Amino acid sequence: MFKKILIANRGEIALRILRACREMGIQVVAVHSSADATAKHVLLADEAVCIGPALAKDSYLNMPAIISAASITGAEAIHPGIGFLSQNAKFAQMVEEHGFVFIGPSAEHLSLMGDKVKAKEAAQKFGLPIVPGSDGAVHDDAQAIKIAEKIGYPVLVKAAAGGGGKGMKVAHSSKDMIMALSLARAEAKASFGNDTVYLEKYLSHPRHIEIQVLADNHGNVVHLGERDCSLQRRHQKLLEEGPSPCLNTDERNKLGELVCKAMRKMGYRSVGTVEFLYQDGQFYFIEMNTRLQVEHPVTEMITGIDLVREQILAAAGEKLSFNQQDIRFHGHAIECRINAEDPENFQPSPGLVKDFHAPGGLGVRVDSAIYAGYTVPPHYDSLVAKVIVHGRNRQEAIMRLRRALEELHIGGIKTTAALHRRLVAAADIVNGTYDIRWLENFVAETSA
Ligand code: MV4
Repeated sequence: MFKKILIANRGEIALRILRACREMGIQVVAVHSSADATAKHVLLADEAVCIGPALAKDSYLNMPAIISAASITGAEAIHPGIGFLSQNAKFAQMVEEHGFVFIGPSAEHLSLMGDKVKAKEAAQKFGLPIVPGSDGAVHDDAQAIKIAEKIGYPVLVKAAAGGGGKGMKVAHSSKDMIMALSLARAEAKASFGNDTVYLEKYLSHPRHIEIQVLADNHGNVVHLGERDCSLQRRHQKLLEEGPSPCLNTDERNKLGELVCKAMRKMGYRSVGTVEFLYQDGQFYFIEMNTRLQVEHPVTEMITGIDLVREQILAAAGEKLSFNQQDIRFHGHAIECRINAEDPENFQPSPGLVKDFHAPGGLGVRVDSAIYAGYTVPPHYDSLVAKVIVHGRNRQEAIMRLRRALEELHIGGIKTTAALHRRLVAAADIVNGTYDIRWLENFVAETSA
């Protein structure tokens, strides 16, 4: 096992990884920007190295600085966390070339899944259901219109380098197509420097269901059930839950098995999430996330499995210590992402945290790196706390979540906690009858 790991990240996820390392007896090196010298993961780490100024491109995205920090401190492995360099194939390759272990999948799988056209082709090849669409990229407008007519409108134009919904445009007719293609291409070019696009049948009211997988370096793969992440605003998730209120055991097992088979054929290793849209009883693969995810605690709460620990064990070459039959799903878990934002208009609200009182008690987990006296810097993502609850069933989890959100107090900055309190009182949330469109309507109707 590794003796020392460098965590190339910040905030609550750096702390989450540090906690797993501590329990495994592994020393932790924190790296940080000059804006994060007093961050909790830095204060708690065994060693800390400042890798650059506040702007992420000069620090958390600064590959040579991170590699140098690993060399100087004698770390054996680098955990990239979430965001930043976590899905960067070039970084994974550089880490390995310098003799460190990248705690994640291979550089090949990072780049395969980073290209949405290639990812979709791979998914289909490995037996996953995909959304009907163009076979790969579309190159000219005439060809696109021909394919769109075959698929049937409405059609969605998507960017091959996409993510976060950028470069996505709906077309309702061939007249729309010309405009959708040029808008999608322009947006993709500006965001990713790559204007390759492809087409899919547009699903009007799907749910977002993702399957958590865990794989070792020896061909063993298990799935840890699904999370329902349909509650998003502008492609930012606000609340995630597992199991999904819309799936039955049979659907879960079938999809889980299918995903495991695909991962085995692919030779995938480490943790990963395979994302599907679910509409009218059908699943459609859309993307795969080749990293740990923000919402991983939902899965940890219902399975009792520490995903970060398993990810580190797998990276060290250990065999999975359990198989699919050993995994039991218990009860229900829900996560609320609390952001340092104005709950009315979602404007960032960084600044001094005057008070922080985290809820506690049975079935309540709070993953957060803030503390009273801490200043949330303006340079990064606005997530400040994740409130995760577990109950024996969904009803109990919701009651517990309401109680936990009432207890939560973050003073000095604006947070989205108030929005979450309104959310968990809504009938459609209580009933589990929501899809990916639901939240934007809720926000529009209940604010202003
Ligand atoms: C779709 C779709 C409808 N039809 N694909 C959004 C970003 C990317 N991850 C995939 N996305 C979507 N793909 C087809 N064929 C609707 C979305 C989508 C969405 C998906 C999941 C969660 C929230 C969403 C919000 C808007 C659009």
